[in-house]
Amino acid sequence: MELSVKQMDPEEFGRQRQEVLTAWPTGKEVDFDEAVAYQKELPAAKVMAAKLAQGKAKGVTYAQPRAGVALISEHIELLRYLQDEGGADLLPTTIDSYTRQNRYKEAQGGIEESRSIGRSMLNGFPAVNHGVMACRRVVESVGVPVQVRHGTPDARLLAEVTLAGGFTDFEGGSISYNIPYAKDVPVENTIKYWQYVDRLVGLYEENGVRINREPFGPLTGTLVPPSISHAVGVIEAVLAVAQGVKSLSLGYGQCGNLIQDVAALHTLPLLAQEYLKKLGYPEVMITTVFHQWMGGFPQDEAKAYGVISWGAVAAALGKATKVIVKTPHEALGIPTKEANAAGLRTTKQVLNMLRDQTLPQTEELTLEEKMILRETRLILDKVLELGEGDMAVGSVRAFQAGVIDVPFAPSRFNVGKILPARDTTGAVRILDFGCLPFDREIRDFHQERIARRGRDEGRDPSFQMVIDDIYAIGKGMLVGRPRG
Ligand code: 8ZB
Repeated sequence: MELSVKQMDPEEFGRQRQEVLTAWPTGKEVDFDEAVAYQKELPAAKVMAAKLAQGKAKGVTYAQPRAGVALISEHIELLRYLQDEGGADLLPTTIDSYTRQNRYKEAQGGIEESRSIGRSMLNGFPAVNHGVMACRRVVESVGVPVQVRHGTPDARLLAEVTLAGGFTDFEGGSISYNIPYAKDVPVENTIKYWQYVDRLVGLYEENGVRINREPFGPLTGTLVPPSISHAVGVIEAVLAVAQGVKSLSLGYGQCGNLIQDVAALHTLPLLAQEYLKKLGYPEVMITTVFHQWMGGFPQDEAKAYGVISWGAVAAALGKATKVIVKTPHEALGIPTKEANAAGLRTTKQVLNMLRDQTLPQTEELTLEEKMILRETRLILDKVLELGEGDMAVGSVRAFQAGVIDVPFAPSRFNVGKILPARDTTGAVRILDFGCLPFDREIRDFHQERIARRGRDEGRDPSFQMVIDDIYAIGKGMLVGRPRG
């Protein structure tokens, strides 16, 4: 199949489907027409796209945790706890690492080991191994929509099983679940895998079932310049809509400077709408997702609550439709259900207190928005130019050329030349532009802001600043200053 942004032809989809559904025995539980009928019977309160549309109209920010364990009844107990004791507005099912790598045999081993030891030996819920009926038990046990969250380069079977299983939202995308997660998978391959997932969602849509799709916004974490993650989000939005997706949540990971974070939340849906329209796609529903701090966390739980709260503030003031919540156990690993619920309660307290407040549209905020818009457009226009109008082809070439370059990504298909650093206010700027297609004015802006930090710290801007920024939060700070 030649790479193109165009909708997959039905023959190609059917051919792949045979292969996908026979990769593990539970694939044969998938009966598309029956699954459509099942999805149609779900009450509106359990349909993510419907609930997000409601939240967007009301201007509220919903809170969603991450959570997943190996066994079905324990997973249900966990989700119920987060709903009832944490007040989660939306629920996840985080998938384990074996499943993310299509290693279903090893996931099966993890299930059996968990059964015999009596605690979860997997870092998530192995939905493919458990199968369609088990997913339905999960969905039927709670009162709010449930989303699949993972990090899978090839999620075709996972999507088939979980969507037939009644999940109404599927996270991930061809770039966002490849470049930050895999070392050796070509972008061209993941674009094709994810076109299958998006086409599947498109088929549900054509049969009257709306499934929400959410590209993974934060990429590698807290030092990704907003224009880079926005460019990836818009590309994945275009690729999804081309396959028939009608409901999208676009994500952004907290950088830590409030004005920059709010500017990023304001501009993300505007850019997606702009490029969808420019490329002639139909209008779709777009909501935003804000990720609380995706970097290192303090071990001290009291300090962790501070980090969590600051993320809740940015999500609320930026009017994100949803915030993905961290827990006081973030520095330690997978949280207990109590710690997970505590992170939710902290977040909801802040969201409730700020629900009627917005950040005033100051000159500074407008300037941040203007810079993010300009930078993202320069990247996206170059992607389209490289692809001769085709976003899929352009994306592959853009990664080759370093026109899109994700800092700190493990993928060998990412050039890895750019270096971000914080300015003196903690906003993420670019120290080394690598091959980003930015003009003089943008480069001067970044350089000037980083130079100001250098003057404040009495040192020349250098790679040391980048290192200091990475370790700063562990020392209780946002900006990595010399001598704390
Ligand atoms: C890219 C996402 C990383 C975040 C959390 C990590 C981290 C991963 C689970 C989970 C609760 C799980 N995470 N797996 N949280 N239950 N099974 O995702 O702690 O914050």
